[in-house]
Amino acid sequence: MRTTLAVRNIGKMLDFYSQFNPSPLSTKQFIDFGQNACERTSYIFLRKELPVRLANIMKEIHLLPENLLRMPSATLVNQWYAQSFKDLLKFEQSDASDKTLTQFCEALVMIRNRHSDTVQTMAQGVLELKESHPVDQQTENSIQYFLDRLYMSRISIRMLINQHTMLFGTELNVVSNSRHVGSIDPNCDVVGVVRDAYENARFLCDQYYLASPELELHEYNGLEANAPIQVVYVPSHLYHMLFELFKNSMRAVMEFHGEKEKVPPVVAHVVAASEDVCIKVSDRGGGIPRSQTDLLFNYMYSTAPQPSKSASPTVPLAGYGYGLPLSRLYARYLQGDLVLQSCEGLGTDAVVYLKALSSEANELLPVFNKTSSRFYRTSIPTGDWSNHVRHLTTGTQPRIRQPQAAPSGPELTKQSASC
Ligand code: P4A
Repeated sequence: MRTTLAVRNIGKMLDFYSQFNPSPLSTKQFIDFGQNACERTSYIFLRKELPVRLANIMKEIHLLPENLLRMPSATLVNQWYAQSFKDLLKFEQSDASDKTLTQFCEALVMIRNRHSDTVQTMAQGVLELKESHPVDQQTENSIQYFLDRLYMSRISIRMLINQHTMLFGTELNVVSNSRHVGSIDPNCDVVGVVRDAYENARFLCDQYYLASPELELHEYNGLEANAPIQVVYVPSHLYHMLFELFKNSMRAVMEFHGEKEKVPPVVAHVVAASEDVCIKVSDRGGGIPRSQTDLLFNYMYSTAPQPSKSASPTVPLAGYGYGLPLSRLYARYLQGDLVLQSCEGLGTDAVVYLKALSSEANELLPVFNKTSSRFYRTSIPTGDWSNHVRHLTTGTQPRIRQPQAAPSGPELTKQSASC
């Protein structure tokens, strides 16, 4: 790398800002802030908080295996971060004049656009690495650890940018006359989002398989019988997770029962209780072996070249490879989770957990410190139990097929029979 004055300076500023821990906000704080705070307050908070969050993840980018960092796509992502960090530092000393506030909004929009292809570009970087170097277990662990943290950081930074620009920017706000506070719906109708995600997944399923499983929906409000189940949440995040789960379930069901007259329904339970709101999506798609459920969340494993557009028809239900790991990050971002439990031979249950209380839905943010940096240098212990089976090892273990590189119809049917 060139060591111009600018680069050395940015290094110093990175050291400075990465010493601060990011400040996680709860959805309750986002709502309070959005309803009471002024643009100036938001500006003063973000001009420090955004560089802190950027610096914390940029420090980790620099610890990535060198082989990966040298890949053109990874280098590009690294450059985007450096540019955005610099863009924000321009506001360090600025007063909060109207002109500055306008420029700040413009800078945020620019940054959001610059990073819109981060996920795809990093996936390309991982692919470039896989195709040019053998990847050992240690490297694979580091990449899994890093990508979870990079994408979580990205979700959180986009959240902050969206809140500021939607509340104070001049962008046309499509939901400005609704109850939304920025991107948060204080009364997000969970069952509504479930139906919406199901319908859109079903549309894709019908297109590809010419049939689709029905939805059987059950709703239990354990707090107030028969009242609609609502959470304070970002509806687009919830939709993203449920759309992914419905696509997976439909694909499994159609491949397992595809030849039959009638296929079993996908069953969704939406349950509200004091601590959690749970959404369980159950299918009878034949399931997957227990040893292979973790692979569905593995970035290295999920990274495969897109089947060439001309050679095979597009596979709309195949998702884009990172569907499940990203969905789990969306759930964990606000202290929830996404868990898969499969019964091989029968089907899969997927549960999305959301915090019922907005005061407990705090952002979960990666922090750069001694613990996180050690992860990139030392291997986690892997051999201290007898009969240790390293399922994530490349090549030596039986693997399920690459999820997004789905082959054409007949092969899918054959392979799913072995699930
Ligand atoms: N059985 N069960 C699932 C899958 C199979 C499954 C599956 C073959 C595997 C890969 C895939 C989609 C489905 C399910 C529900 C889930 C996840 C996996 O939420 O029935 O590629 C994306």
